[in-house]
Amino acid sequence: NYSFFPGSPKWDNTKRALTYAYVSSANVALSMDDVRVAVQSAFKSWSQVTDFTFTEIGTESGPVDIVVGFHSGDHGDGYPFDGPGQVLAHAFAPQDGRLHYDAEEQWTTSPTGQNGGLEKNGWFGRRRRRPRKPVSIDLQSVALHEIGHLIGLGHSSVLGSIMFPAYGGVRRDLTQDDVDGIHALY
Ligand code: TQI
Ligand code: CA
Ligand code: ZN
Ligand code: ZN
Repeated sequence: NYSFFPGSPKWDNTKRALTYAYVSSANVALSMDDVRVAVQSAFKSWSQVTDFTFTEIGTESGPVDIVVGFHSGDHGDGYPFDGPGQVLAHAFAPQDGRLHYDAEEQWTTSPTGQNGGLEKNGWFGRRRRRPRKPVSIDLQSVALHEIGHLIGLGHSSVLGSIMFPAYGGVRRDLTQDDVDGIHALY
């Protein structure tokens, strides 16, 4: 089932219109426009099942609630990234708002074929040749998971849920367990 962080931290009841901005310390091959579209879609999925709205603003227009960015190696928050593979991204519990992507991963916003593709079963299906490392990782799927953390969800034991702690290939839709979890918190 779904879970929360210890003590169930959540965003204040007065904070439902959240703003976000991009601040990166590393570059990736993707265009920022593609990144924006993918991350925005992930935010939209969560806003459709909650009272939250997520609006991108520029950092110069004042304080933002959520800061999204790409970083590599030690980037100053005590949780250094580890190069290609393993840790893909991390996000902090409410009301911190930091969402960091490991810039050294093979990110994609339009996965095709292989385990990067949109096939139904992803890594959980009956695959004969299970790759050790994904060829490319779907930015939107990871964003959906990390935004779950940002708004207060821990990991779920439900296989196939967005908050299940294993990258299962492309998964861009919240499952009932994810929705139940966020509804139990807010
Ligand atoms: N990053 C871990 C994660 O997001 C970091 C992490 C571990 C974490 N424990 C946490 C973050 C507790 C917040 C709270 O789970 S990851 C997946 C998944 C990762 C993993 O790079 O391992 C996804 C990032 F679910 F596939 F395993 C995104 Cl979708
Ligand atoms: Ca990594
Ligand atoms: Zn970080
Ligand atoms: Zn997680």
